[in-house]
Amino acid sequence: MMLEQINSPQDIKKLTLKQKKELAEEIRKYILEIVSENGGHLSSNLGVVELTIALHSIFNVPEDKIVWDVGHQSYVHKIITGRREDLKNIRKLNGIAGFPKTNESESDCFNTGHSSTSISAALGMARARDLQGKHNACIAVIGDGALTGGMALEALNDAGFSKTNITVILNDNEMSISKNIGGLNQFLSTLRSKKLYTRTNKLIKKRLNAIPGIGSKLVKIIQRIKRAFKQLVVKGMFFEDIGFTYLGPVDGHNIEKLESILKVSNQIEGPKIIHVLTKKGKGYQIAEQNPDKFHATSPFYVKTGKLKKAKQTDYSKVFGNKLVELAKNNDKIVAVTASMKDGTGLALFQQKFPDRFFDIGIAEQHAITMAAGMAKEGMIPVVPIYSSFFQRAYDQVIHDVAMQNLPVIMCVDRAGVVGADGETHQGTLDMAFFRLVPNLSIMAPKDFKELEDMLEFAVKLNKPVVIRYPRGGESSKIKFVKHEKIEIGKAEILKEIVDNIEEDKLTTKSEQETTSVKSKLTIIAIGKMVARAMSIAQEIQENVDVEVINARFLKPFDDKTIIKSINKTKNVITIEDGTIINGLGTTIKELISDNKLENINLQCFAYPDEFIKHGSVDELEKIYGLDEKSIIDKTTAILNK
Ligand SMILES: Cc1ncc(C[n+]2csc(CCOP(=O)(O)OP(=O)(O)O)c2C)c(N)n1
Repeated sequence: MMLEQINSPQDIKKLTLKQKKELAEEIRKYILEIVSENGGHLSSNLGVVELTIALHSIFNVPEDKIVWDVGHQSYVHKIITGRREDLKNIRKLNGIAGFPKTNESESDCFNTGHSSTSISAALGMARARDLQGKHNACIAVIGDGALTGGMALEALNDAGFSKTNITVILNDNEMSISKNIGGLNQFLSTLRSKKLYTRTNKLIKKRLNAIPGIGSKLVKIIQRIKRAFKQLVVKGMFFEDIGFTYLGPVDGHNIEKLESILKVSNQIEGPKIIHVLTKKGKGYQIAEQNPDKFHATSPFYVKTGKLKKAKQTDYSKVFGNKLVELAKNNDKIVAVTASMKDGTGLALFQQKFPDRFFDIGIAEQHAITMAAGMAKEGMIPVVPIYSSFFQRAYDQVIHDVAMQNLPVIMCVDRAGVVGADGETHQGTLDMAFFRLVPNLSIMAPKDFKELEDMLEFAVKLNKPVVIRYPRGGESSKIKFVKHEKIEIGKAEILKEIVDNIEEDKLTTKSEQETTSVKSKLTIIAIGKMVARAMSIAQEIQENVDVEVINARFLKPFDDKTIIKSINKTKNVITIEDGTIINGLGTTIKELISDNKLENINLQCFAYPDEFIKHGSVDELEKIYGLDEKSIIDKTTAILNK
């Protein structure tokens, strides 16, 4: 086995071309084995095996810097840079991360996770290098999907003009998560068909034979030939026109050609872009045929490609189905996605209303402002974006939507802790940053039905609104059977103490009992944590009189209902799946202080002010004291004091 001998990039450099080809196949098999067990990003990693081997053959990390855009395709790089065995625990609690992490290895020169950052980071490193008189290479490896992001285009604009030595490897597999879209993609497709590199390369070789050695003469010749070809073959060569030397396209599964183009690029000064053509899912036929399904996957059987655990209905699906239902009767409703139609549940909407569906590329900022434009002219745009990717569009939410009070419905999918994708993907900050924004209404449903009700309510609201919901499904333990009508800024009392008689508003699993000596407690929760609150109340109700309030709205907040309850019980806990700063707990603290409520015991359960690493959601909830048992233990201790 070749793979067992690879402990560092130095080991790659010793291999013959034939051995590298064998290694590529072994790496593919190894990644397939692990991802089918652990889940993770498959197609993109299978697509960059040869490219990564070639990069490590020519460059020397950590001196040379390779920034992996998004970073989901860095498994091969991790294997080669000393983490072969660690890969078995990738994305698991205490295992290595699914994305590059500077604190995991010196070979990971920059953390990534969100798309389109690599060119900016590599350019920054290149400028720092130049200022310090160093000579290392700075390389950004970016996909054609990530190239649709505004940041990437901003960086190209700057880098092209800068004349700085930087190499952009454009890994073009014609796919984002699903089929890539947009004008740039069309432009790339004209380049793909040009076979430019092969022809230039032949000429380079011919000239090379005539000249001894590789030196400045060669560089000049390459550049002259390229210029000639540019005129000859590609009209309006965007990359060259903005200051890059364009090399390619090159077959991204041919190690020999890749190495040779990388060597050529090393001889050329200034910003270079190497156009590499790869196949997403390469080598595993099932993924080649369904690259989107295997972009990020849960564990599956290698033989059939079938998931080991059948997919349950989740919030995204419920959202997508309800939106289709609402859109049937309202032709103003349009849906916008930033390259995430499957993840956010919009695939059905696209099928049913192709004219009212807009995939705008990995461009969350543009998605929100474009939606604001549509809202301004009378449409009702619904824009589902994952919580952590919403961070990108914060100014657009403030400046373009909220300030103009436009009715854009912003659905925050994957809100709260998401698990194995780790710190770049955890959605714990959205309540905190959205709460600051005037004019926004912020809601979170306790279950699927409430999500449907909130969406229906939002469509009629005619104001900017945020609805946040988690990854996955609703609670399997608590089933809510009653759903009060949604009213703006109104909480829902799920369990109430009336004249010392607990009235359980659940019709199932209810048990009513009173004792005058019992202490009283208000539990206020929001979103998915409402089910946990209810379950906790059922656990402790023998010893404690409990009121459970489903906040429903973080903003506007139902001060009246909650003050009444707090005054009744004097003991309050809040439970939320967001950061401790500026969420539900903070809202209650402010409420207590602003209204001068006295002698109140308050305990807030939320994620701490830190970035939450990878692990399963259950494991992370336990670590941060948000699981049912930890909350009960802490609450009981407080009540017994
Ligand atoms: C800001 C942001 N939005 C969305 C995503 C989700 N996402 C992860 S990978 C990906 C597609 C990337 O496509 P491409 O860059 O072509 O890489 P490929 O997977 O095809 O190799 C998307 C949309 C993200 N990581 N960051």
